[in-house]
Amino acid sequence: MATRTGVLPPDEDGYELWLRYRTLPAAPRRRLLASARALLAPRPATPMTDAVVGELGRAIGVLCGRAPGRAARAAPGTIVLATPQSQPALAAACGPLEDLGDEGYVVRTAPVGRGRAIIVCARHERGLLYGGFALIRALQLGADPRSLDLRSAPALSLRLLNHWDNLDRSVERGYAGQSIWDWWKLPSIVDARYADHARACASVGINGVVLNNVNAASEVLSAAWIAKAAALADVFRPWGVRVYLSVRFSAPRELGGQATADPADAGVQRWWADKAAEIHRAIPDFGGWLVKANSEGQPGPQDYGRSHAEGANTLARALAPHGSVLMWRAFVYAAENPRDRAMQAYDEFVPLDGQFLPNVIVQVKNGPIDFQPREPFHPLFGAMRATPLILECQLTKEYLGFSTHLAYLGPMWEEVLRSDTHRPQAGHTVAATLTAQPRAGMAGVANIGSDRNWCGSHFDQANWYAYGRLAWDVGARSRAIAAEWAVLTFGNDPAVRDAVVRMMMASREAVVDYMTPLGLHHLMDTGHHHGPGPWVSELNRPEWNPTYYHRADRHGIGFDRSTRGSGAVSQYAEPLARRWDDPQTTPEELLLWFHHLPWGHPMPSGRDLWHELAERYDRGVRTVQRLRATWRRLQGHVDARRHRDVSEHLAQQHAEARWWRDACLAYFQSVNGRPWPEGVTPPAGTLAEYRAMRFAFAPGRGG
Ligand code: BDP
Repeated sequence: MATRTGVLPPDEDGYELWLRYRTLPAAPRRRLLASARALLAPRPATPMTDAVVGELGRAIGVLCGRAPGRAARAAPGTIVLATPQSQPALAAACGPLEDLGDEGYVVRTAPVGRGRAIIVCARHERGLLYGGFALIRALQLGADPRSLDLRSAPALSLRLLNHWDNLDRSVERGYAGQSIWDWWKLPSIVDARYADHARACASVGINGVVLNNVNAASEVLSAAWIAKAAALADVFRPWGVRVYLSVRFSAPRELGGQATADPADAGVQRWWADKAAEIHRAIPDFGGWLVKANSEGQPGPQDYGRSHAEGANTLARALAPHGSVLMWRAFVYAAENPRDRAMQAYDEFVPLDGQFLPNVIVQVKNGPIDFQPREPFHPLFGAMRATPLILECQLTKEYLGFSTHLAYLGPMWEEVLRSDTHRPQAGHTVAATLTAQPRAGMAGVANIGSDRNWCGSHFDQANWYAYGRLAWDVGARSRAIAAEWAVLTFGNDPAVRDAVVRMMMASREAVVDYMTPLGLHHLMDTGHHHGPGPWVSELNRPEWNPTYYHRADRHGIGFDRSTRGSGAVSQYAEPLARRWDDPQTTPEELLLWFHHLPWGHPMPSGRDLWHELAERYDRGVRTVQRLRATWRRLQGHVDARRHRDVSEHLAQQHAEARWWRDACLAYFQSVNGRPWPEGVTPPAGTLAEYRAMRFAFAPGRGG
């Protein structure tokens, strides 16, 4: 890989994300110049058509060095934004549009007059918006404007970001600076960055943003905060992004002066209905509420002896007349409940299937514990067939190295979406359980903050990008998404692209290996969740202790969730339940999730379990070392500033990967008393040193 000109690309700070328009090389530039001389938009213009026309103008202006003019009619060499109303003949030439819904689009080069034009066609302006971004992306990726042929529509109607942002501007599990929402200055001072946030969301198909933390403050429903949310909604609207709020179940009491928050109380019901009406007056297209109830100390209907369905329905009834939705989280587990934590959400919610009002959507994390580097898919997918579900993923890497470690999460979400639930029959994947419902979706816990590069590191931007692309197309491949992102972010040198994709595709598995290999989970240190803490055993709630999850002792390691243990395996359909009940047929990557096995258990590699575990930890560290070497070779091919940023992050990741390996293996060896496995690097420090480490003021603790 030689630097072609010997001239380093200019420094970049990452602010532009993947919307980083750069002039194309000469030949494609000439082709685009000839194909995009002018733009024609439907009339009358709306804020949304203005947004897409503006974006196309900016992008094409840079890509080919000349901004397109405005066309008066469809002519050769123009880009026509067409709806069946504005351009019936051109729209007809784009094939049937009915199945595209309001958000789908067609982008194709079609004969117009004596030449050809680029037609972006959709039934609704929202489709034009997404089609416009698809066109820009295709051109950035090198598509020939003379032969475009794209057609796409999202299978999920809700494609949301969940910001865990507090009203004091701290961000729970946020590793990219303060909250991007400058609440104090809103609504009168509206940072230009909000529009860039919305543009970025729109460019990957994200159509809603929950503004605040699921551990919600009641005040977000005060008149002052509704006005702030309304100001953001005004900025987001032209970009097709609706605003949602997380609400606190006890708000009627805390904010509304009610004597109770009992959902069966008439006064409480009236309060929620009035609040919904007040919000919709300020934000006519308000999306709805998200609720974390009776979970980790949050108030909820069970405080009043009511079920999750009764609680959810009370709030949903308040929103229904306005057409908005109530998203109710299934992330529940109770300290008083001796059942395996992994089983509690299923226990609680499956019996309620069919009891929720039509505008309730139950929001389920990808796995049954909590966004761990690897979990099996959540057994609620496929088991709640009468209730629309939202798949909740975590973009912010609370458990995968904050924003310091390179971990591309596309493969993890792809793995979940493609998991076969076998409910009601084989082939019914998690993605299929979602798309079977008209009003289902995905929610991604945002990794965005006020850092100049948005996400705390350049590579973390890929997780925002990939999340949006997968929520739009649940069947997309994470490798292809990585390749797109690599070109959009680092330019179209194929050697750079391929190296970056290789790094990305290896990265998540590396984290699994050096943190929690072979199905281990929840080994991180307490509270801030930074670094290893497999020895932690003294916290009040049993299921907050890593020792609860790994159960390592002199004889063996792993959580027995088989039918001989907690029985969690039975929450899955056959043949999964049978397959995962037997260590011989359980995939290695989930082995210690479902089984407690002796340290001497023979593994497929021929090693025993202890040796295999150590080897996996070591392999994770070696992969990070390889990522560093690959990145080093890109010096001179990526601008110096971003190259240095990424190098520093990788060096830190390498050190922390070694720390994870060394601390975990030192601890497990202290428990099992076995000899150090041959060929595996011995720990650099002592267990006592690792145990003594403290991290005051680690980020992400929230308010
Ligand atoms: C856990 C986080 C905690 C969140 C919780 C949730 O540690 O900060 O509030 O998930 O999703 O992973 O509600």
